[in-house]
Amino acid sequence: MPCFDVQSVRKDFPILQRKLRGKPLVYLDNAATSQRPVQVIKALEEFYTLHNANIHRAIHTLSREATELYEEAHEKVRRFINARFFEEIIFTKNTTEAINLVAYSLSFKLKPGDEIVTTVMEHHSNMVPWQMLRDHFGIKLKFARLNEKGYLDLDHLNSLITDRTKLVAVTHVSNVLGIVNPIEEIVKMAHSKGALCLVDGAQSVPHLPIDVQKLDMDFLAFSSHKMLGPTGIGVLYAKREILEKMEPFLRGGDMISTVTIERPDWNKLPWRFEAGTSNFADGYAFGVAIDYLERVGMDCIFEHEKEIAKHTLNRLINEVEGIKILGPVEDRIGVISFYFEDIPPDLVGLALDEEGVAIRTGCHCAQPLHEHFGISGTARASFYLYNTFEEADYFVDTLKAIIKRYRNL
Ligand code: C6P
Repeated sequence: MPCFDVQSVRKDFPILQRKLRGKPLVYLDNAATSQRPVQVIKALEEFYTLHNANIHRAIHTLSREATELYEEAHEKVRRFINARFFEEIIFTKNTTEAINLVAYSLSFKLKPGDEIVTTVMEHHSNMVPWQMLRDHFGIKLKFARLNEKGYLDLDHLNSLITDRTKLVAVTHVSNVLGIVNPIEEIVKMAHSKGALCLVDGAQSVPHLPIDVQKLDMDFLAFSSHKMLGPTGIGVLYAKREILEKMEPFLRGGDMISTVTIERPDWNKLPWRFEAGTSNFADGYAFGVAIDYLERVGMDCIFEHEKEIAKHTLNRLINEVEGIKILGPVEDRIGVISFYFEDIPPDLVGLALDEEGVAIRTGCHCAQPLHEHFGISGTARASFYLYNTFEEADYFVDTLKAIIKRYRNL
């Protein structure tokens, strides 16, 4: 039994009442984006109805209100991940932009021959920016592999980190395998060689409690849209002492204190890294999404998803003939990628959609990981706080019926 009432949570999500072709929507594509509760939807309406004005610019009431609401959202994020300082929370467009911010900023500091270590498990967002540093700045890029069980090979990772390593960039939770990497250990490995550690938290921050001080990572990137908040808002957390030495990524208004035609002087943190008019309305509503998650409780959400994933995996493995699950079957949170030798993933996805079940198919922006397993794509079911065991059962039963029908054709 989850320590919150899933049915009353579901009532807050209008879209979950939708029917598709007369069948109730079963939304299992949460790793791509979550749904939004009515509190977040109303917050956006309220902002535009009552408070809309540009922030950090004018002295009039609306501008001051909007500024206060936007800054309050930063403070909520700080509290949510237990960062030490308000200055450490930068709002970006999404996880991708947060990681690119670090990559572009590092391009000013790194020298040819410096090394970055990442893994084959990464989402393209935590791989392509480092390839940019390799291809244009002469940085050596190394990839840690998986072990035979499908977990990150920590010995291999450790062996790749040398005195020349400047950054270890690793995902906290794989968006394909649903496994949680031992971040505390990885951070210690990086720090023991004097390297910084960047954690891609796109699939962890929405699903489990995070304490950046305890984990001691130097950077953490995540997206609002995967955690009940609006699209177009993400976060880069970075330790203050590191941000103070970093070059700004985007340059223009709001990120400067003074500008002469000779030179600009940077604004204080975190605004130095938020150039131009910020996405303040969505930023405010993101804070409301965080309030919602905190009310339900991240520990409870984590437990609920683990239980649903365990139940679903048990049924898939024992009842669905020929199913292949990607990665280890233990220690998962609510992400399950699977495939069949004889049925293409897209066909499975379309047939499930016919019955009201939304899953994702393809390589989930993790092509090298799929290559590692020797396949081009999978079907993926991913759960969140509002999913029920009944929905998981409906998904498994429907999948069984689909493959039976397909094989009898
Ligand atoms: N993964 C998925 O369906 P953005 O798009 O910037 O909000 O998040 C990028 C990203 C980075 N890291 C991980 C581990 C991710 O899972 C994602 C987004 C989605 O798996 C969309 S491709």
